[in-house]
This record gives sequence, C-alpha cells and structure tokens, in this order.
Amino acid sequence: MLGKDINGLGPVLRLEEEVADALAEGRAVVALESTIITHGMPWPRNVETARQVEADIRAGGAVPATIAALDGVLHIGLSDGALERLARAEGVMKCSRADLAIALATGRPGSTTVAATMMAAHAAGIAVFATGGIGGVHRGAETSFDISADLDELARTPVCVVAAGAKALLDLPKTLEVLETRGVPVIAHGQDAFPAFWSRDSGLAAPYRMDTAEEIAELLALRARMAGHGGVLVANPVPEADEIPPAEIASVIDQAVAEATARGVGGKAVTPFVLAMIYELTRGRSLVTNIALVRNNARLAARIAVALAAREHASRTGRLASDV
Ligand code: PSU
Ligand code: MN
Repeated sequence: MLGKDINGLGPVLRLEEEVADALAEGRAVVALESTIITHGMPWPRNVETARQVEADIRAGGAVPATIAALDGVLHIGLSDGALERLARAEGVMKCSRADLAIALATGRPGSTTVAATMMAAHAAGIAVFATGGIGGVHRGAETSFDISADLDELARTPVCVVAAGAKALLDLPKTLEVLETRGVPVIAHGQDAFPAFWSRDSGLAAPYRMDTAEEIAELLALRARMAGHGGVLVANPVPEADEIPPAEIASVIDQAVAEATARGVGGKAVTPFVLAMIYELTRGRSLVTNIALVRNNARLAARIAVALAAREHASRTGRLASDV
C-alpha cells in the first residue's frame, strides 16, 4: 500500500501491510534504521540482530517498521526475505538525507541512517524510532567540518529517536552543544549522565532526565503541538551487565580513530571503518554490547510508542481532560 504524501515522499513510499494497518488503527509503531544492518554489523549477526530487535518491539506491544530503499521504493517495514537480501547485499548505499533521493532515483539498494530513517518515518506518520547510536560531531570537526546530518535532521524532523547516546569516537561535548544550538531536547532515560554508547556514563551530564516512557510520551504529545518543532533525542544507557567501562574502551577508540586518520579514511566511511576496527580490537566484545544496547533501545521505544498511542486514543475519546 502507498503511504500518505507527506514531504513529497508519498509516491515512492511503500508501507508494509501490518505497518499500514497499525497506523490506520492508531496502534503503536516503532521505526528502525538499516545502516546498522549493512554498515554497522557483520553478516550474519546483522540479520539475526535485526530480527531479534523486531521481535523485541513486538513483545513490547508495538509493530516494527525497518526502513530501507530497494528498487526505487522507500520501504516502511521489510519482509523477512527483503531484510535478509539487504543484510547479505554488497555495495549497499549508506543513505543519509543527501543520498536518499539518489538511491531512489537510480534504484540502487540503500540503507538508511538516523537522518534518512527520520525523514521516512515522519513521511509515513511514525513518531518513534529506535537505533544504536546517533551520528554527531566528529573529533577534529573544527578542521574537518565533519558533523553528521543526523543532528540537523533531529533539529527539523519531529521524530523521537531512542539511542544509547552517541559513540565516544565522536566529540561528545561538541555534539551536545550542537544539539542545544539546534533546539533538540536531549533526555537521559533513568540516569543523570549522557550515555556514551558502549559505556553508560560519558562523564557529561545530560540536559534532562526522565524515568518513565509515559513522561516521554507526554513530552512528545506537547511538542507535537508546538509550531516548527523538530525531533527529540532519548539517550538510553546500555544495561549494566553489557557495558564496556569507559576506561577499557577509551584506548581502543583512540587507536581506531588514529588508524582511520592515518589511512586517510574520511566522510561517510569513517563510522563503519572505526566500528569494524573496534570490533577487531575488542575481539568481538563491542558487537555483543552493540546488540544489547540496540535491543534495550527497541524495548524502551516500544514502551514510548505504546504510551503515545494510549494518550492519543484517550484524547480522541475524551478521557484526558487536558487534551480536550
Ligand atoms: N550505530 C552503529 N552503526 C552504524 C551507525 C550507528 O552501531 O553504522 C550509523 C547510523 O545509521 C548513523 C550513522 O545515523 O552511522 C551516522 O553516520 P554519519 O556520521 O556518516 O552521518
Ligand atoms: Mn560525516
């Protein structure tokens, strides 16, 4: 079925039937990105994780919608066969905002980053999105100007992104500064510190803290009424049992970033290169942590989407006086 023509993406948008039904009935839906599948994890752990994350969202009472560009169509929800094809494919385009139309126009397979997934989710009418970590301001950005388009997308597109903060391979203080400048609320879930992907504590305070999905849903409902509002970043720390403490991961990250610089790896290739290198250096432990944190984010995103759907239902049926 074709989606609504929001942002002009309507003609190329295809909502999987289950996703379309859930949206039409006002049930909870959680969007999922696909760059983590094609560029973030090795085969076959990538497809296993993608399936597991979808199952986690279902267990939380929401419908998963993994997003990718295939054959010139922007899919909102992938069949299991399409998911596996994407996970196995070589040469998939990593699509951020700048690349999405190219993948769609040429028919090349494209996986979506946080930025492109937000665009697609919003066009389809999905308000909540789970991922691993967002892109941000890279170390040395003062000379390289390498700042992920994820930050601009968070500023402009009204989707709630649930992530385990940002990877410590980025410059986290600068990332938080840019998010503030661009008007993006950053909320740590269940703790005061901004999490750093593999580690629970970046050593930086998050601007805000919320402890329940209901509180976050209330914020989203309120923000949805504000003109020109953009996204919200919910920073959810990796479960304690799965974290790699900052002291252990720091030297590995430094080594991987130094190697990327020495080999002249730049632009879109930086994050995949550094992630692969960290995987080697930690002998796979970084991947175990990565999988655990994505699943943890999927569970929280499902709770937020369920709380949001319940609120919207209540406001339609007039049960919440504040919403009438
Ligand atoms: N998290 C991972 N692996 C990834 C990414 C995040 O564990 O590959 C991806 C996300 O899709 C994110 C993107 O949006 O990296 C950021 O890339 P860039 O810095 O080029 O914008
Ligand atoms: Mn970049």
